[in-house]
Formats: sequence, structure tokens, C-alpha cells
Amino acid sequence: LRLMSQLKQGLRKQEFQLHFQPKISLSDGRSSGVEALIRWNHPKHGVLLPDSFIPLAEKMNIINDVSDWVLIKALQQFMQWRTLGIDAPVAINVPASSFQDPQFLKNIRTALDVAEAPPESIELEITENTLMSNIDRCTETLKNLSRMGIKIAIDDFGTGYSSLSYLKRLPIDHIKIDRSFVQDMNRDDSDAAIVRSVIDLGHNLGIKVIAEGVEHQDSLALLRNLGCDAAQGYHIGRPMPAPQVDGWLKQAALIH
Ligand code: G
Ligand code: MN
Repeated sequence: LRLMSQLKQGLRKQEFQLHFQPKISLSDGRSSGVEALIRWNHPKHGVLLPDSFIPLAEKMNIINDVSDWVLIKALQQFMQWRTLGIDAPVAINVPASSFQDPQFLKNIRTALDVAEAPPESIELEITENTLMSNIDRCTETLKNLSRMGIKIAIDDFGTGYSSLSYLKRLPIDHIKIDRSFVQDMNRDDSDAAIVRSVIDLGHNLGIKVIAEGVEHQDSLALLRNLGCDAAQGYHIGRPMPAPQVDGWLKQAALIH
């Protein structure tokens, strides 16, 4: 309850911060962008992760304020990297209630205009559950986003309640295989089988596949052998504040 009342205040007092976790392309080891992850630098409790306050923001109906803040910050950061000669599209996690908000498309358009940023500057991550909770409205929104040139990724793929038929009907650019299948794929044959099948499924439908939760060197090698397109996880890079990512992106580290 206390957190709830502090959340609104926290937004006003700029207690929120974006961290960025790099992704690499597995064909050449180069950076293929970052994922923006919100953190709350709480004056008393220290750094809070989204799981501990995003559900609260949803309950309090201020999730759209949080989502707008993330969007604007992500665009500003993209533009800042651009002036340094770094091209790093920023992936944003979009909560269901923001994605289904009738103002959502308009907010995105306005934010892109204000930041004078191209549509390739952001990528939207939505979960299967978000899609399935109102498939008709989501279909419409996804088609509009695709027309605007904005890329869509299905986040935490394989853990939601969903139907595979949407993959062929909707303009989806990326699938992010949930980390629960990737973390132990080197030791667990069933996990490896799921990862391999999702990569094949995606590729057969013309969708790029990103593995999240890459924590070991071995999984990286295995993913590369399986033809996975991109990878993200602690082995590649932890979520970091922007200045730290600058350095990371500049060296565009080749990780083997
Ligand atoms: O649902 P989503 O995939 O957007 O969640 C991202 C969260 O996963 C972040 O909070 C981030 O800190 C965490 N994360 C990122 N990489 C790894 C990883 O390699 N292992 C684990 N356990 N968590 C990770
Ligand atoms: Mn995500």
C-alpha cells in the first residue's frame, strides 16, 4: 500500500531510470540493439525491479503514465546514441493495458514526432497473453504499427496461453524464446528440443528468433549451431545504465 502511494510521487520526482540490456546478432557477434528495462531507484528500498511495481501501476491505473515515460526516455536515448554514431534500436516492453489503450497508436506517433526519431528506433515487445486477451483489437493495432514501420516482438514466447495461428496472420517480426527454455538448454534435452523447434517454426514463417536468458558460453554456441538469429542474457551483457552501454555498444564486442 505504501509503495502504491509512493509510485505517483516517484514518477514526478524522477526516481525511475531505464537500464539497457544488449542483444547480439549470432551471425557476426555484433550488437543488434538493446532492451529497455525500467528500474525504480526507491529512496528507501533501493533499486526495485519492474515485477515489484508494474502490477501496482496497472492496478492504480497509472500504467500509461509509466509506459509514456519509458517510450519518451527510450527515444531520447536512441537519438543520443545516434549522435555518437551508434545505431541501437531500443526494444520496449509494452504492458497489456497500455497496448490495448485506444490512445496507444496516437501516443507512439506523437512521441516519434516530438523526438524526431524514425520508426526503426523502437521495437515493441508484447506477450502472448496480451495478444490473446483481445485478439481483434490487437490485430488492428499490430497492422497499424507495421504500416508505420515499427517492429513487433513476441516476448517470453512459449510460456503464455496462446494459439499458434496468430503467427501466420499477424505482422510479427521477432519471437523471443522465454529464458526458462534457454537457461538450461545445454543440460536439458527437452529444453533444447523446444528451443530448436521454436527456431524452425519462426524461420519457416519468416520470423527472426531471439533467445533470452543466455547465461552460459555453451548455450551461445549451441544457439549459433541451431541457426538462432540473436541472443540476449547475462553471458552477453547485464542490464546497464546508458553510459555503461555506450562503451559496450562502441566496442560492439565479439563474444565467443
Ligand atoms: O520478460 P522480459 O524478458 O522482458 O524480462 C526481462 C528481465 O529478465 C529483466 O528484469 C532482466 O534483468 C532479466 N534477465 C535478463 N537476462 C537474463 C538472464 O540471462 N538470466 C536471468 N535469469 N534473467 C535475465
Ligand atoms: Mn522483454
